[in-house]
Amino acid sequence: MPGTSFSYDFSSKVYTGKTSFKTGVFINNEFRDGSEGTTIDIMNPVTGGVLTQISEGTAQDVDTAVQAAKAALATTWGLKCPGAKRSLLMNKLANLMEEHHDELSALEAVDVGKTFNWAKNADVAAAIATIRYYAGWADKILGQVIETTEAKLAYTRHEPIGVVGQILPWNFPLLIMCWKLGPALATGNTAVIKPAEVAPLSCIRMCELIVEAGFPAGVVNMVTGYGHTVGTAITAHNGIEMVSFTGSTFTGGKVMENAANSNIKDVTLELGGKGPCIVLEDADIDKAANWAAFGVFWSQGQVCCAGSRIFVQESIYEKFIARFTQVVRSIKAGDPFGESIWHGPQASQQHFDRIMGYIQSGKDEGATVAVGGNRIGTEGYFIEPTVFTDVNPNMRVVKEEIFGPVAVVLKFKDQADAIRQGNDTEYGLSAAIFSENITKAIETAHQMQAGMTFINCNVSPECQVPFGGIKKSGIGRELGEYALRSYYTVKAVHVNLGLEMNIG
Ligand code: TXE
Repeated sequence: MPGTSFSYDFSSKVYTGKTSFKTGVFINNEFRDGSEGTTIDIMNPVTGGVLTQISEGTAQDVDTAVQAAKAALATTWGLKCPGAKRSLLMNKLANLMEEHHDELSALEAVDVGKTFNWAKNADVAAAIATIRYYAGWADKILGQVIETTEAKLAYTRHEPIGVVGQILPWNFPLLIMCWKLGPALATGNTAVIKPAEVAPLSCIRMCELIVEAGFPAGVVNMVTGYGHTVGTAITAHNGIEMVSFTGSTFTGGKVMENAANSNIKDVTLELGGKGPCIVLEDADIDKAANWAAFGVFWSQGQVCCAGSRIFVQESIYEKFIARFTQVVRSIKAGDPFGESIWHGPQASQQHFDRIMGYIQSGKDEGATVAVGGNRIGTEGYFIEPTVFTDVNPNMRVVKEEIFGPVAVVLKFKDQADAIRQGNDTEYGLSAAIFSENITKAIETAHQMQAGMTFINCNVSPECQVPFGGIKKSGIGRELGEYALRSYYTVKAVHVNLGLEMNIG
């Protein structure tokens, strides 16, 4: 058993339960210390103090995990386990997550700084739905029978890729773990997962539920640790056939490089974004202002598909800004467990510093601070929801992903101008369009260079609908039927039904 563990009594208004679990490296359904016995401090974003410790995994632990995952693939999982059984186990896991819904939500709140209510109603609810959705797919992974000639039967099998690596970010730890694990398990792969060192607790707790659900040893393994050690070891390991990564565009590049330089493993990358949120003059201003605020400030702005560049048609600019700033000023910040709190702290000191640096750069470059612009209090990582106006496209706050509670608002003349400005970014993850004229809204949506476009809503992924980006926002799709494609390999089988071969 590992030396590290986490016990916490959540004596708060909205949740009063307790939690207690081991926080080691998880291999073969058991927790253990990392091979070097070292630990990583996990910080409390509300206070900036140490919350607990987790075991620090190593490259050696990754190798041990890969061996366990390979063994499971050869004996109890993959082609050895019928889809219907995988489905059953996944549904059991979803049931257990439901039983522990509040506890998992509280872990996201205490570790990431998310408000408990949002963690419960959005993150964890969607994580459960995702596992259930892919449980439904597990016995429907179908190949094809392909017509060639009368003398041949040709068909395809959609076989598991093998051991897959899954590297998680800290902004939606449990949800993104389920986005990756769901399709991987449904298609019969085994996994070596690395949660982010900033916020791994809900993911580690999930490992206990995986054991309780009855998954065979080695099917899911988790090596906690740093990106430059454990992450690198996963991307470079020759026994891992595919890596699914969510994180920064910079690190995504390194993942690709290692994948190419090792065994040419496949990669899916879900990277950054700087989404445009376009408000056309015929939008319902009140609804658009609320959705625009949600799109950039939800989850403290730490959302890859955030609509952080808000474009407003000149004719309604003043009206929109008045309503939008009013909505932003009404956002209640404070302890994530507070009943009516909407806005918690950022996830880490490093990230807090980065965002404050961006806010300073906006001020230095001459943008107007219409709302916010400061840290909140003196303790923890709280930042005011901030709105910049009078910005221009060359400012860092307009060009770069801030990944925090910072919106920039720009004007446009007409639909064509909105499309041009909205697409003027190296990213291509998501866009949002607001208009009561549905034809115009759809026309605009079709011209956005983005993997996803929301019309009259914002940042609302669904587990049945593909999620992912183009340009520097990534490769491949998560969620929906499309995500399954990343997790199976297609084997063609040719069966001779009577063609003779006579040589000599
Ligand atoms: O990301 P990293 P960071 C963006 C966002 C944020 C910025 C930096 O703009 O401000 O990235 O965040 C692991 N090989 N997003 O530094 O480094 C790391 O341990 C393999 C957007 O946290 O990409 C963690 O598990 N793995 C994003 C994961 O990669 C490595 C979510 C993400 O960390 C590694 C997060 C390496 N060399 C940040 N180095 C989104 N798309 O939602 C680190 N990691």
